[in-house]
Amino acid sequence: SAGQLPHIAIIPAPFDWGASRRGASHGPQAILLSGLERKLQNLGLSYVVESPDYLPDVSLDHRSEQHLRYWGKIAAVNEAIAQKTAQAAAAGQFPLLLGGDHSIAIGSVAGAARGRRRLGVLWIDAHGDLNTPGTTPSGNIHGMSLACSLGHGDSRLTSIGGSYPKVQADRTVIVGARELDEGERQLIRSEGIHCFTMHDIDRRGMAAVMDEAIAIVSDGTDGVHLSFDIDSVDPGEAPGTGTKVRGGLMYRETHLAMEMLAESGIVTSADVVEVNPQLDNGHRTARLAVELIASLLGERIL
Ligand code: 6HN
Ligand code: MN
Ligand code: MN
Ligand code: MN
Repeated sequence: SAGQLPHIAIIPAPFDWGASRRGASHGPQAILLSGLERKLQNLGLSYVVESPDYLPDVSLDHRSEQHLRYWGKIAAVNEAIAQKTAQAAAAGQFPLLLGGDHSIAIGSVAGAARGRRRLGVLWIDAHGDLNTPGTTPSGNIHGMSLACSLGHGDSRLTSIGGSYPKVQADRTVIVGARELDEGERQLIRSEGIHCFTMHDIDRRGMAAVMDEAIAIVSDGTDGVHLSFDIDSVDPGEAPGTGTKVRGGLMYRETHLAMEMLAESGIVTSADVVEVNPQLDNGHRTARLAVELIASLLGERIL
């Protein structure tokens, strides 16, 4: 349906002002240098690597507040990310965002939601990213991005890409959570957000959890955005990330989740975020990101 347009639009989002540590801005380059293009070529997929020039220069934007750190830079950058993502999706492409810290999902989800008003969201993360300025322990906006997409928090963020909630709680699923702040727990309960914690994965197994997650995000939706935070993976496999939490997804569990998503065929856009090469062990984490993207896009063992 895309004519001669490449099927996949790789959109780099080299930005890290949403996190407390710098370095995730080098994630896109590390992922590209770790063989992403070769993988896509081997899969027979057509793709384009977009230039990061679509992002505005925000080096002189110092608007910031204690509970909303660097909101000026984040708002400006995410308006551009939303625009770029919406443009690719409207052209029939699969937007694949390479972060960057997780604040870039404010823009990518908004962009994905522009043409899909019943978007499902699958948020694979050690965290909930469900804080607001009223609940945040850090002021870091990468811990607020999912709340934002659901319409919660400061209007300077929730209005990015349009002043309406981009997704609904009953179409939103978190997988892999193991460090939730109290305000996030309350929001999960009050809004009825589906949350499969590490406890659920331990008890039921990844296959059962993903079957249920896939059923929820595809029920009555017109597309699914996967927002994959590499810190969902156990730090032993993925050391190159800024907010590591022990007890994460194992290597095969994570691949299985991606393979099941590929089989389901439901995913219409995705982010891979929080790869920080400055904290990595060689390119271990960036290479893992490449492998996981390949599984998501259909690489099979047999
Ligand atoms: N991430 N819940 C913590 C906070 O500061 O709000 C950590 C957030 C981490 C965000 O990893 O995308
Ligand atoms: Mn996150
Ligand atoms: Mn996280
Ligand atoms: Mn915490």
